[in-house]
Amino acid sequence: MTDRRTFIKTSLLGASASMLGWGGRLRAGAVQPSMPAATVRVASTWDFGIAANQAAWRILGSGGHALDAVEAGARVPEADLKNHSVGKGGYPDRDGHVTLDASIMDADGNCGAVAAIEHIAHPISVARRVMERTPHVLLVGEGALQFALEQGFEKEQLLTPEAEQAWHEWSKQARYQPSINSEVHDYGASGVPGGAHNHDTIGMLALDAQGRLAGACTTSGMAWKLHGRVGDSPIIGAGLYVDGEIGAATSTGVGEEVIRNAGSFLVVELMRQGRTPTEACKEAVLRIVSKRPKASKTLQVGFLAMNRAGEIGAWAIQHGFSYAVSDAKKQDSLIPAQSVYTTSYS
Ligand code: SD4
Repeated sequence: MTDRRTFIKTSLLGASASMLGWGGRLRAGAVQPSMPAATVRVASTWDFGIAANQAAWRILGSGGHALDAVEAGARVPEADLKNHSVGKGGYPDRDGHVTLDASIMDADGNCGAVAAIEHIAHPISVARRVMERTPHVLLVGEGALQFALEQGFEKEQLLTPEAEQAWHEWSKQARYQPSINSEVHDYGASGVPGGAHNHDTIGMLALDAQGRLAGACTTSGMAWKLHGRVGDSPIIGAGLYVDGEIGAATSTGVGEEVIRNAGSFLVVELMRQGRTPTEACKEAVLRIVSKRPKASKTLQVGFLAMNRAGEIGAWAIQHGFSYAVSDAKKQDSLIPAQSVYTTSYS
């Protein structure tokens, strides 16, 4: 284990003088595992994370703030009408309402979230306003909408004709069964998913040039859920957690399982104990599986984590979870996560 001074020196090799502020914030007495110099980087869940990363990278690559980067990145799938699990165009709940969940958090523990908000296309930006302009962390439902309107957000119809059609189709049988991944991928020989889109929550983690971490998570949640159901994504510690001294984590999949295990907080705490991001995600996944061995055979949970050096890892219960990574060397790379089960369920 390197001592604190050696760690700071190592971490700052090749970095700008502005990073001194970052190293200087390390809490006295905290465990400081040895890490390489920090790398400016952004990572997001699923294949739509690529487009989101591009928007985030425009900010990170020009020296911008990680918090601005994750907000800008999360807004991309929120605005994509073909994406049926995030933002406008998301599939509605059982009663035909599109209700959205989102959260955002910075390295200093500042955070904001909205849950079950309707009629607002960019809940991630409302979450940021909750963080920056209220003394609260989480606003829900009508109150969240009222706050958004007061803040100047536009009231919109979020249920697109395509999503409405899908809801009518579902209503014929009205059978609620969360799917593992919205579409199952054939990763093929390259190990990289092909043209198919899978649709799920976007969780995004970023580290900027000043060593600041931030995270964002936004979703329309489980399609056909009970009206009023809130998933893990807007729950700080479940769908998202950031600790500037350690790292950040986010999740996708069946939110109830993530909430039951305080999933993202668990991943960050495991990194605090010295696990790599990959090891921490794997252990959190195994915790869920060990508590519910039978149910976990047919449900999906995936974690994505980044430590304060910019190292990234992920793990999932089921095959099919992928994450996108962008940094100065690599743009647009999509990486399949390792998983407990290697077969895909539909
Ligand atoms: C939720 N975790 O609402 C989100 C949705 C998701 O696969 O990721 N679905 O539970």
